[in-house]
Amino acid sequence: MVDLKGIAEFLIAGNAEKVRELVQAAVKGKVEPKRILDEGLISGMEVIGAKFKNCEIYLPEVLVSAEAMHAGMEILEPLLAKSGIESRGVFLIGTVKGDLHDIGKNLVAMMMKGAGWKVTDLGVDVDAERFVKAAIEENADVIGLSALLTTTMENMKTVIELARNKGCKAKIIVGGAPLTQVFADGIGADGYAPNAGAAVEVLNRFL
Ligand code: B1M
Repeated sequence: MVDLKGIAEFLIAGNAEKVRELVQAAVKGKVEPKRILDEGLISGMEVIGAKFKNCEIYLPEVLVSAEAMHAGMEILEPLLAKSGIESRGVFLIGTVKGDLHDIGKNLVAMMMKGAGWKVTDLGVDVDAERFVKAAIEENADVIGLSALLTTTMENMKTVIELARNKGCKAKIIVGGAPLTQVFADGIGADGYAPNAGAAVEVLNRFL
């Protein structure tokens, strides 16, 4: 049976098994992969993003829902690639040089995938050269920089300056616990998000 609303509901409930089952059923039922993505997975993840932003749910719930999202995406990704559906854009993300914290960064990456962006995750301890080289090679629309340490957040400025000097046109969004909007403005970032849900909103505003 085709039940796109059910996919969203089970995703919100963090039930990966049921999400996988219903996505498979929808594919068998010849529902377009893009519709399953939009009306099932993304619609559910949007609810999670909004609840997380409003502090109605906490990190463990988000991670469980993100797992459920992945379960559905595993089935859809090859079909979407085959049908040539365009993503919203290319989003490159990493934790800046000297910083090994990756939980928040991974969360932002997952939410972005859920929101329909093609995500490349460069990992942790990424220096400015690597960020900018990858952004140019992948023709990234947005670069996301994460930092959790007051000592490493300064490294974001180096990435922004190098990107501008190299003529990289990607917009740059920054985030991480010690950051503020004032800091982001001061280093010349195009956007700042205090959490993963807000990061999706900022990126979608760039479109
Ligand atoms: Co570290 N650590 N840590 N640590 N660690 C902090 C950040 C700290 C605040 C703890 C403390 O002292 N109270 C402190 C920083 C102090 C400071 O700079 N002001 C600290 C320190 C000092 C250190 C070490 C230096 C400790 C040492 O070795 N002496 C060391 C540094 C290592 C290094 O990076 N070079 C270190 C190491 C570690 C562990 C490896 C043990 C581990 C990291 C494991 C991992 O990430 N795989 C760790 C952890 C877990 C933490 C705390 C406890 C939790 C961080 C976390 O994952 N939060 C943290 C204390 C705390 O925050 N309570 C702490 C959950 C996560 C979902 O939130 O990452 O904030 P967060 O992400 C949020 C937002 O910030 C935002 O969205 C996310 C989701 O809503 N966000 C973005 C993040 N990136 C974004 C990017 C965006 C947009 C939004 O756009 C691109």
